[in-house]
Amino acid sequence: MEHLHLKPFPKDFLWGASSSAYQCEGAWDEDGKGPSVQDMAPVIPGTSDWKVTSDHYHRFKEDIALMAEMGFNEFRFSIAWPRIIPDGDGAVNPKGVEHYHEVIDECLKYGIQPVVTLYHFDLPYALQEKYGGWISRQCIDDFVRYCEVCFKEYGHKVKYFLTINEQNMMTMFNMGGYSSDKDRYQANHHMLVAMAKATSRCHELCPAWIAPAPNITCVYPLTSAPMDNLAAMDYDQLRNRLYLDTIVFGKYPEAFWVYLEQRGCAPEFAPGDAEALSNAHPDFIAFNYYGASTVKYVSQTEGEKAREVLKAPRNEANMKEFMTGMMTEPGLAVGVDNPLQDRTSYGMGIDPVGLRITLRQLWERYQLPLLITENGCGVPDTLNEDGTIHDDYRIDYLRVHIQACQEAITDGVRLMGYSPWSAFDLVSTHQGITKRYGMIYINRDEHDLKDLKRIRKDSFYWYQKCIQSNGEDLA
Ligand code: IFM
Repeated sequence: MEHLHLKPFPKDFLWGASSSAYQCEGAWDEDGKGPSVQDMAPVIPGTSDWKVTSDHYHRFKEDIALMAEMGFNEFRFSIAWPRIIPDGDGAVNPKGVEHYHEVIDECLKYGIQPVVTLYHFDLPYALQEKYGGWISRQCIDDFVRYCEVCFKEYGHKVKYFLTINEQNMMTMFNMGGYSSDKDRYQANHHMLVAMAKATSRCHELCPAWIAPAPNITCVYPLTSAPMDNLAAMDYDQLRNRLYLDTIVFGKYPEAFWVYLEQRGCAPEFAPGDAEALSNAHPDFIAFNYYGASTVKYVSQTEGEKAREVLKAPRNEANMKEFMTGMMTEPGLAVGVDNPLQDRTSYGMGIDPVGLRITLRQLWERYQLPLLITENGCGVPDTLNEDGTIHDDYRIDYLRVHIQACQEAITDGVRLMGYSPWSAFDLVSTHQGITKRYGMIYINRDEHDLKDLKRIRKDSFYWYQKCIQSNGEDLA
């Protein structure tokens, strides 16, 4: 629908940006921190490792001062579990605890609300070694214990916690490396229960609000064929509702549960799991959005054939087929390219209308306030000789997505804030630091750390103007 007038952004709208510990902190083994699964994973050839990244651990004061200069009233970052409890289930590391007190206090000094993710892909490696990570039910209790430490330490100064970042991506892309779908969905179930229990403990221990933080998007059918429409609806259950219905309504989406049962991969519920899911009540929904998904129907037989490739290791020659295999759910849907969607040079979709649709769907379905915790344009930037970085592509990207937020607010959506990825450049999960998202440039390459100087990009000044005008000046 076209609105004739747009509502202004609310006066208390949260304007900021996001990061995650292992992608920006560096100091991977300093001050008692234990290794995480990210630290121990093989480095993708040609890209940086996680040892220094943006060196934010040592330079957080400078970084937060720059965010304050941009006008932020919000900063989303994550706490590294292995910094707080180095081996995941043993003694608490006082230096790790102190570090995040300092980061939080530094934010509050400038009136910046910390939005704290408790888990962003960096499981303590010791737990992976000890019992295989999330496939063990023990991981639920260990996660909840770690969260309790955070709620008790920080819950009286942090207003917003997020439980698990992009659990749906971890499950869909099998980041835990499980050898069967049964195990993949069992590990996913443990994370859902852990998230639910942490949500309830947060409410018992502190006044903060707490939310899940999956990567959510609306799903388009590739054609108007009825089976493609059904595929889009089913894929929405697999990609989105499995992670949000469970935490908000306390139950798995029904059709998807039947899909899992018929394929022998429905997870086992232990006594107390159902109660944990239905007792948890998140206060809002945080979500990451990078572009809509498009799908078409695929039969069981065709889908199984497409997944055969996943039995071989991924390599340059099978990359395209491999990705299609990953995007295939036999008898349900396969993810496909949308010929009508714009893309960045790294192939990520640019779809602000999809953001508006996603916001509408989430609000209409769950009636909880929404916070966008990621959205952004990851591309290489050029540092010119005069020290400037003209990232007009990033400005264009942010502009259209902020406009989509305003459209959605006018539609009636209760949107709390916009926190794109990322405040400053950090090492991307798969494509190193060359794929830059920040509004602040970090002067380093994949392997040459240079001086790690912080340099304001054009998008820094643009976002500063946007925030100063509370989203009115997007020129
Ligand atoms: O870098 C990641 C982040 O860790 C999770 N969301 C997507 C980002 C960009 O790829």
